[in-house]
Amino acid sequence: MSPPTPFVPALVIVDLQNDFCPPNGALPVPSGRDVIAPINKLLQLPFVLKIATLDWHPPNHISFADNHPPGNAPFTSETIIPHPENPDRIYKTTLWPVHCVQNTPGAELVSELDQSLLDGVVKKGQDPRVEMYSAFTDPFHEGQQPWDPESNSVCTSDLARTLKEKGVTDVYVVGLAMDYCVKSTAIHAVKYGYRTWVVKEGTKAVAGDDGNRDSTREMEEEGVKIVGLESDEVAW
Ligand code: VGL
Ligand code: ZN
Repeated sequence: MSPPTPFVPALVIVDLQNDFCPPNGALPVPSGRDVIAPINKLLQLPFVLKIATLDWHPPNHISFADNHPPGNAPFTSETIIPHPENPDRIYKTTLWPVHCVQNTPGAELVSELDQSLLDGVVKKGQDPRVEMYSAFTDPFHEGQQPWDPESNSVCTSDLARTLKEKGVTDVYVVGLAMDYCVKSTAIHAVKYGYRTWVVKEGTKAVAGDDGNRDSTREMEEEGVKIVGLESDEVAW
């Protein structure tokens, strides 16, 4: 298949940080390190923009089980996130082990990633009051236009504006974890009008194979295309 025109592709590498990788990460994704080599291969392709995102939490982040009363356990407990201005909008979210705390080694990109090929880094999850899986915006800002400088804050990243400035048409999403931040970022990319692709060798789910399968289905239902590294759509 020949590439669609216009075709201005960007690569978004989600949260490829030490804490999401075995064996020593605080919140390791099974086989998480397997995505690194395919992603380094993708970095060799002529994307107009190559961005890495960082989960970048303050120590008091709401998603850490340790910041909740005893009895709350990572992976199984949930918490309620109230919207600061609208009490009718409440979000339930999973609690996690402490991970990706700002300026700690666990929050650094994995050293094997070919970082010299990146054009930029986007930080997410900096507001302690709310979970932010999507690299575009958190739930408090859902419905706003994240490329609008007026709506920019710690909870809307620069990602949307950066993609717009470069005239990007296609967003290729890879990284960790497939069932959380990759999925949310890819679904938002569709919502903001991008043809959106997830390269399957470049992503893995926290929930292992079940998570890979379920998130593939969910993303496809939302209009994300899942492709393989060797498919025409990637090796254009
Ligand atoms: C993520 C859980 C908590 C992710 C981030 O990057 O997918 N998952 N924080
Ligand atoms: Zn996180």
